[in-house]
Amino acid sequence: MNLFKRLFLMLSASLSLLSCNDNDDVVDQFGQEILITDDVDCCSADEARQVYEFIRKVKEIPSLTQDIDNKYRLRFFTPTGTLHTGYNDIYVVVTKIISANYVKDIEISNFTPLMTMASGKVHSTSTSKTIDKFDNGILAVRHGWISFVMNSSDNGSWDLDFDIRILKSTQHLTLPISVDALPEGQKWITSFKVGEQSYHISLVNPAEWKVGSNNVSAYITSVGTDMKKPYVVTDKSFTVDITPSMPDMDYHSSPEGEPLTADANGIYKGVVNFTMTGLWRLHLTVKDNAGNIVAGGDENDHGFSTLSLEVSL
Ligand SMILES: [Cu+2]
Repeated sequence: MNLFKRLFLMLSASLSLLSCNDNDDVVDQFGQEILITDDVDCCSADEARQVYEFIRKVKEIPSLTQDIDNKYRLRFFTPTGTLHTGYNDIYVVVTKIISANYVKDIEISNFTPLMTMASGKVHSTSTSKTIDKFDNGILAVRHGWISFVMNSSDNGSWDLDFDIRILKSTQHLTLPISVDALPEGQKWITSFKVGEQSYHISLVNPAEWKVGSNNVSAYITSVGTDMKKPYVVTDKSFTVDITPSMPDMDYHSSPEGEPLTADANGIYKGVVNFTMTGLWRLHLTVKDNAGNIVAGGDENDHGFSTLSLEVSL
């Protein structure tokens, strides 16, 4: 019995939440035994359990898993294990291959999704400024988000470009990714212009919405002069009125919404109310701080703004 094994057995009681096989070994969700050692770079038993409990609720994107220096394994997770147009939460962990334990001292920087169009044009998309620690206090998990403007197709392909530091060693990686189209009736990102400046508005949580009153979270990002740089959250503040309509039901609307306004963290919050299931178009009117309409707010044949998003319940 080697030292790792002995330490592991001593600590296995505190890892009782992890699933055990016949040999009482602690196995992670990838089928590998997690060894808890006195390695200061890795998690303690308690920390490892927190990470394990967190990432078992999300799904890995298998094509993005990378071994680094034959020593570390980089893993990406999203709620569905895939990427799609519109907003995606992204979680990153690094494990030490020899122990399957999670490494705490990692840093991801210059995180840039890039699309190379068939025409040769290269552009980025809306994304969080950083992939970083987040408010749940789990030290070995990093969080960020990407909202894709387009899906992968014959018209163009996506890569994820970033630097990753693991302990003292930094590498630059460019990993191909596949971005799925959302189904018909789901449009969770759109763009608008104020003067010469282009913006994108992305719904964060439409997958959660149900009939009744829903809290809406959204980001508004600005496209920089260099389209190859990430489109980050704008410091301009807007108010966005949302008017729902049902195109399949004589364009009736739904009352009791509240406009989107930015909170202290730059996340837009509002309320949308749906009276029934089906396809809903969300017509947007963007106003500046003085209440002037700066985008949308025109009238289509049914009297609604042509700037719109779609959700299907
Ligand atoms: Cu594109």
